[in-house]
Amino acid sequence: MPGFRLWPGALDAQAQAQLTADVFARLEAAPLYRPMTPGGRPLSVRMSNFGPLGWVSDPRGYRYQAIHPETGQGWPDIPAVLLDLWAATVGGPTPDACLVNLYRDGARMGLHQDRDEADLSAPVLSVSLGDTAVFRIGPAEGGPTTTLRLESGDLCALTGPARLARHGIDRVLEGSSRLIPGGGRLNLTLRRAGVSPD
Ligand code: MD3
Ligand code: FE
Repeated sequence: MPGFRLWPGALDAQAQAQLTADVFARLEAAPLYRPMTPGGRPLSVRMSNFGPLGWVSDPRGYRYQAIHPETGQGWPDIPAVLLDLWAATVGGPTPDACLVNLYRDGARMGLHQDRDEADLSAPVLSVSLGDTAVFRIGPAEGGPTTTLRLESGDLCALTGPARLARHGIDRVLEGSSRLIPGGGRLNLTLRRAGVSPD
């Protein structure tokens, strides 16, 4: 798929452990929660956000907002190591949103497109930590999809033609990693959600 770039093992074991500890420390101020779909059902994935803007879903729809829906507080800052990874890979305007997804207890994410961002030409960068995921991706227009495994420490970027690809997480291979306290998989996605400067 053009525009899809994967860096397997971009983070070594120590970098993964450090980032995981940093993420859980920041989540103290912005607890993981289960967003409601616009249809009124809770997502199976637990979420939070870092940065000026966070992705939320509720019966009013999907959007980015500056405030945690349950605490009413602003989101914690994006860890510097993630901003460095962005600069070293996709570059361009600095990300203003980092969605934190925790997959545990059979959580999955159905096929979807990411189109809630102001500039749909801005790239997305994803970091996987913990249990291995079976990731599915296919063309924006629909048609055949392919699956690949995203393992702990893998980095992937979605740019250009891949930016509007349909994608999802079919399943997570429970117990494939011991990185995450309590088990499961963490995915961190960096995005430019608001209007880019310049
Ligand atoms: C392909 N997250 O948060 S990350 C999401 O593993 C999301 O939690 C998945 O899809 C996860 O929206 C997949 C890899 C990813 C992220 C964004 C994309 C793939 C993408 C945007 C466009 C195309
Ligand atoms: Fe997505």
